[in-house]
Amino acid sequence: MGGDTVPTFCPLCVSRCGARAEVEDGTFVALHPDPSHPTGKAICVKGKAAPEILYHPSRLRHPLRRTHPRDFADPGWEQISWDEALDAVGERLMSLAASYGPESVGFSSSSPSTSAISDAVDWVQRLIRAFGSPNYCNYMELCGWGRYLAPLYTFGACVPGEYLPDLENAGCILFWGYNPSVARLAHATSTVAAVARGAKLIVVDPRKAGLAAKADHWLRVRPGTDAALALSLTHVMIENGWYDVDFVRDWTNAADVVGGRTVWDLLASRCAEFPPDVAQGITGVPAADIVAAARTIWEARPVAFYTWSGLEQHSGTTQTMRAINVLYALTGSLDVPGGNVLFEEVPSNPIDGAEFLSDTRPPAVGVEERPLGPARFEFVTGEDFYTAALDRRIKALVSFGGNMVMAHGDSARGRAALQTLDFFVQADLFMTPTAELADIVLPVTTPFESEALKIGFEYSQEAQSLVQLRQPLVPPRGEARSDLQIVFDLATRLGLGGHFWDGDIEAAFRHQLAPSGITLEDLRANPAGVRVPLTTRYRKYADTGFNTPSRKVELYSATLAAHGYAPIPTFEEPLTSPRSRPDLADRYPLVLSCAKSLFFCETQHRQVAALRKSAPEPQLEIHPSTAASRGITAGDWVSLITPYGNVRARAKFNASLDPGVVFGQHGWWEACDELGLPGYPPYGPKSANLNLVLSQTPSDPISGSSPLRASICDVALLEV
Ligand SMILES: Nc1nc2c(c(=O)[nH]1)N[C@H]1C(S)=C(S)[C@@H](COP(=O)(O)OP(=O)(O)OC[C@H]3O[C@@H](n4cnc5c(=O)[nH]c(N)nc54)[C@H](O)[C@@H]3O)O[C@H]1N2
Ligand SMILES: Nc1nc2c(c(=O)[nH]1)N[C@H]1C(S)=C(S)[C@@H](COP(=O)(O)OP(=O)(O)OC[C@H]3O[C@@H](n4cnc5c(=O)[nH]c(N)nc54)[C@H](O)[C@@H]3O)O[C@H]1N2
Ligand code: SF4
Ligand SMILES: [Mo]
Repeated sequence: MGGDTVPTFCPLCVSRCGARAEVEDGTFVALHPDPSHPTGKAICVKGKAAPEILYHPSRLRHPLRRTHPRDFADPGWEQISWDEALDAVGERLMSLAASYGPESVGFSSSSPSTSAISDAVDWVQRLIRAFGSPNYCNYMELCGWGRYLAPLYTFGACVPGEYLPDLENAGCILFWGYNPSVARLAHATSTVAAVARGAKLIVVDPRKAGLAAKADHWLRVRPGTDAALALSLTHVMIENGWYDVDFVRDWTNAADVVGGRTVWDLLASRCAEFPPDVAQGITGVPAADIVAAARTIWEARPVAFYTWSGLEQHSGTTQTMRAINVLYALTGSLDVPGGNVLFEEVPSNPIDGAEFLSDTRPPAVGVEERPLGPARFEFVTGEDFYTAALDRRIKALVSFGGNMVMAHGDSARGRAALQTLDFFVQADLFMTPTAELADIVLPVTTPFESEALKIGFEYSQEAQSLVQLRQPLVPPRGEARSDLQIVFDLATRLGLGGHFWDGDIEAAFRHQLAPSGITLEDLRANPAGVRVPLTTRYRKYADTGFNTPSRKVELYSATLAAHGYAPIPTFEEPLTSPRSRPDLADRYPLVLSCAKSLFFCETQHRQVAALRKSAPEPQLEIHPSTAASRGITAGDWVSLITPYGNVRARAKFNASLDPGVVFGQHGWWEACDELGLPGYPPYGPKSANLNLVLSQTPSDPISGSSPLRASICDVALLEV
């Protein structure tokens, strides 16, 4: 290793791996793992490509203003100064708020799981709340609902979003619709270590992906039928007495009586609708495997579990999460060593602006249709945002990253919605199909050109105890500014400087850090971070009970009942499947789901040669026999046909799939000039944009989650 190595961390995805950066003659040349950092055992190919991302020739370097109408192919970009850009944004937002109320301005951001917006996302939220808009569109319904908000209706807490899997001490690890080998390196490495020391691993996934190959039980569920599987596992557990009797008695509402029957009785009868042989018929998982997995869950407990996008993007997401949360409650593993634990956090001042929330704020878009859904918490679904933009309730959008039209289903509707806005500003690293629709585009720095404060690394107690001030490795390219800087600059222009330390970020950091006893000087002197000794407390619920209306874990949710939803978890066939739509099954006989790529974050990074060379083209995973019956051989270009149109991809054989299930990949649009690999239009006949042919509806009635992971399609050889 030549040159200096600087302790840092990579925030390009949720793993936020501890790393050391190599800087030579003022140039960032390489990123290496930092095994002394709690998340630093390894870094992935994307982290290794960080210098290439930073120095990519197509980075945005100056603020731009559109000079042509929004529906022109050529936006007619004109370079402007930061002052011009920020003044223009400030004036437009103030005038819209004055005429139509702050709720007429929508905000959005990239997900902190797929981008370095994690550096600034709490500050973005503070800005939105201080400005007075309840309308924040941030993929909550696709990416966070199942881990953070749906569990509130069972636990009154974010399990597994905040009650993290204690992988280092788990007896049984349950990954359900989650593939950390692709998605979260730190979880993958510690799971491999846990399995090596004898922990049992259960993976529920329609594909034999990642750790499924190492699992004691791989349950190949039909996409979207996970609730039936969870209820069946719970049935086996109840029938055999494989549950924590004391926890159920003392800490759940099992003994409550509703309509003359105990909640326990209601739950047991619901689960009895799904004995293993019935569940096999629904889910495709062999009955014997269901029994065996239930036994392992009980015998190998404590159970640490994690679920993610395999379960979030369905018409039945909320009930599925309820079913899994109830199953998990029965194991008695919550907040015990080796279960899912709320690790102690370094004390700090919250800065997300929760103090600006009040009952007198205007309601978020979507609250009337789904009063218990994300809108209740001031998050707006993509579909609701598009509808509100098209019917002009929302007139402007301020977007901190995020590639909205590519990331939500029904891209063409997304484009129409964004074109309808009076005003749209996007802060981004690169020009994207979404940014192209903006009036003003602001260039942002990569995380390696900017400073950020990270309090806790959301992985283990040790990781939560670490505070790190990531330092810029090199100066920003061009005039790029960090999201944090943009938030503070904009806040002062909106007359909100009083809530933002008059634009002084350092003063804001000092405020945030005050209760920790750590100073900025400590952090600057210790770029690898400062550790605060913290001791985990377990079973914290024993102090005050759970934060639910009953103070117990709610196997039965009176809140759901009061709104007309099933109060005991239930399974409903995905609303668009060959079984629920026999009228469409002849033309679209296959079930379509999708998954992330190891080499790219979501819709990003196809322009980066080091990554694109490993995955040059969009893929469609298909069973060899399904392909053969359509005259398709491995590597052929195929047409993926849904009721909404067709897009192209290369056939990739995957014999681990059920022959009736295929897997697509979203996010394909960008060219890689260095490799001479083409881009694909986001819309129209030659598109490879999976979300062009997926719909956001019919969605989950409670959360509005879109059915991106269980819909219908057919596949045909593409005549090229
Ligand atoms: N390399 C890389 N890392 C990433 C990202 C990325 O794009 N690339 N994105 C980041 C983001 S934003 C997120 S949300 C996380 C997501 O992380 P994950 O949720 O782990 O992402 P996926 O691999 O898409 O989905 C997990 C698994 O769900 C399975 N699955 C699909 N449909 C179903 C179903 O109906 N039921 C079940 N049980 N499983 C199903 C898929 O086969 C897949 O193996 O990753 C983050 N990290
Ligand atoms: N079909 C299908 N659709 C999906 C998914 C799926 O699995 N299948 N996954 C869904 C999920 S889980 C999620 S989270 C969403 C993700 O959707 P998005 O959050 O929109 O993520 P990306 O598509 O990666 O786009 C990120 C955008 O932000 C920019 N960016 C990157 N880093 C920064 C930064 O630090 N600051 C700023 N200002 N901009 C930055 C990138 O250049 C890019 O334009 O997509 C959802 N869409
Ligand atoms: S997994 Fe890769 S992209 Fe994600 S934080 Fe780690 S090194 Fe960065
Ligand atoms: Mo996500």
